[in-house]
Amino acid sequence: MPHTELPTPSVNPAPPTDPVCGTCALNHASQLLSLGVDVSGHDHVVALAGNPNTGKSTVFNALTGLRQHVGNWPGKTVIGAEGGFGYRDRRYKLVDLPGTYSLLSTSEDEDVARDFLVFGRPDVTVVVVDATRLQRNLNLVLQILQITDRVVLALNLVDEARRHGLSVDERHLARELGVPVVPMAARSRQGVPDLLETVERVALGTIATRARPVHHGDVRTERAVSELAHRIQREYPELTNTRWIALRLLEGDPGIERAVTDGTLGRLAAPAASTESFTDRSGKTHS
Ligand SMILES: Nc1nc2c(ncn2[C@@H]2O[C@H](COP(=O)(O)OP(=O)(O)OP(=O)(O)O)[C@@H](O)[C@H]2O)c(=O)[nH]1
Ligand SMILES: [Mg+2]
Repeated sequence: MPHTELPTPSVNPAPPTDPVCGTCALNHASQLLSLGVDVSGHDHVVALAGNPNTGKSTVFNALTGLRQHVGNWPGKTVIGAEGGFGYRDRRYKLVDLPGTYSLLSTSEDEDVARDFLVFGRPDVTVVVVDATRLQRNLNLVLQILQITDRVVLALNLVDEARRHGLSVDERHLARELGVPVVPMAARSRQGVPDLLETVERVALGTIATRARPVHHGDVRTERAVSELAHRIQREYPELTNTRWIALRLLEGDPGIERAVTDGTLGRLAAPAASTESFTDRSGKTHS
């Protein structure tokens, strides 16, 4: 598997400002403090997930001040890079995940993203989508919403969409998905203030997100899923996502079966799990 080193911190003395309103008193981004590789003492963990080439690393760099590899081809980020930022009086650890089309896939790079979302249990998952390819991107969004509803949808590349004469009704989208949607053009830092504000509110629980559960029309499948999810819940009362885990087990998903047999699932269910370190299958440890 390809190997990348931890990114080098860039010098970032002044907090970045919003290009549209650099001196505005209400400029939330002015309260951003890019911490580079310093993730010590973080209050919350935020994951950046999404299809390849949607601008995740661009968002990562804008918040942390780091220089994760950015380029116009898919698959640049191969392991999750970590960096820190502060916003108001809280510190955040941000994890830039490899792009993935699906959480059901078994390719190794995609497992890094999936393992982190399922077993790393970030406090907030920012799903970065390409506004010019929304339909294709929504597949992953819906899958992530089955795992967690602590999601912010970063509707990126709205500048490109505009150039193509496309506009997205973000309020409608937010209503349909049950999670907040933040329009962005991350390359020019547009939307960063709103993203920070929204991530904070989801992390603190002051925005109530409510993802719609996906139900499978077939009654027998539904019954099997509920029954298995119920048993998993009884065994591991602390575990969230039991429905998703049940579905994967019924499908014979090897990664989830392994998590059951090697005890990962049990460790996750322990009350202290969220403070434990977690090693993904690429061997990288996240704490
Ligand atoms: N026009 C425009 N381009 C953007 C924007 N955000 C990112 N890009 C460009 O999109 C390309 C992909 O950005 P990355 O940040 O590398 O995307 P990624 O999601 O990290 O990609 P992978 O790591 O390969 O999954 C780069 O050429 C960026 O400069 C934006 O808001 N507008
Ligand atoms: Mg990337």
